[in-house]
Amino acid sequence: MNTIIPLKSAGFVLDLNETAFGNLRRSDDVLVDEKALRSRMEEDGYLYLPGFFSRDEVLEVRRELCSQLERSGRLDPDFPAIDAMPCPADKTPLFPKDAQPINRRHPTLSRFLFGDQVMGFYSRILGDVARHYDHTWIRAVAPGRGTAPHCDLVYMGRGTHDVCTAWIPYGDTPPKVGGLMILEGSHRQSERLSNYLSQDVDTYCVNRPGGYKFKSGCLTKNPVTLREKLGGRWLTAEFKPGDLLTFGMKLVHASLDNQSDRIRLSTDTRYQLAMHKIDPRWVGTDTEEYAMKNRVGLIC
Ligand SMILES: O=C(O)CCC(=O)C(=O)O
Ligand SMILES: [Fe+2]
Repeated sequence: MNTIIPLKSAGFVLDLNETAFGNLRRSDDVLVDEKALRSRMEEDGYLYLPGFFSRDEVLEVRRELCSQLERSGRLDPDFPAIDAMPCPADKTPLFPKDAQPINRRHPTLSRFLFGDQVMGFYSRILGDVARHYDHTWIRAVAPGRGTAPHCDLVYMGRGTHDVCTAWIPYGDTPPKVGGLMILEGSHRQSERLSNYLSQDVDTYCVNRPGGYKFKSGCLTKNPVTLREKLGGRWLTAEFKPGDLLTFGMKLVHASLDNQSDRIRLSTDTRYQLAMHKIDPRWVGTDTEEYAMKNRVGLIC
């Protein structure tokens, strides 16, 4: 991948040497072939499907997200909302900055994320009827740092571990804008990561002084030394509206820092077999309050 600027993640400059960094493997060529999709998923730990969605449909969701950001005073009023330019500190927002944040359950979003196309796809690759978590993680990431390396299991491991994340960008997301990257082959490193993978971020020790300590769930703050230790390359892509990246709970991933001038918009949502146990934190109408209600005290 040719990049003009040095790429960073969590504030660290990445090694862009071809042994350390590269492109995600595309699987759009086998989209109609479930067997091939499943074996790619097993082999690579992810499926990268450029053009899975229609561009227009994705841009319609972008419009809705941008108009909500605009209404909550987060956008620069001198630019069209669709550009998602963050409101600079020295400009008075047209709306109070603490106004309602993005509605993660907005029907435009739910229709898109949980409609027939997506549910049909996951039913096909999982081999039976799929269901989704009710919680949608919305990322409206202003210029600055992205997400530190982690596996999703530590946030959502109280049901089946056979869960797929769908990461979807709503706009052109080249590396400079801070797209997702995955650590090649890391889904095969579960033994080595067993200590980390057995964590649950919503647990605390009842027998230790200091009470509840917030756990971030990140595996490390440093994606550069992590890669040197675990091997593989950090893989990413020039994401476009319409792309879908899906991966399992034990794949190490992170995002690039946003070195552009606009907000990076994406969602992540989760899908699993309907017949399997589901993590109760992420179903129902009140998932936003899950942390307080579902924290578990442990003797440790
Ligand atoms: O978009 C990001 O920065 C992180 C997304 C993520 O961790 C996920 O999709 O599981
Ligand atoms: Fe994640």
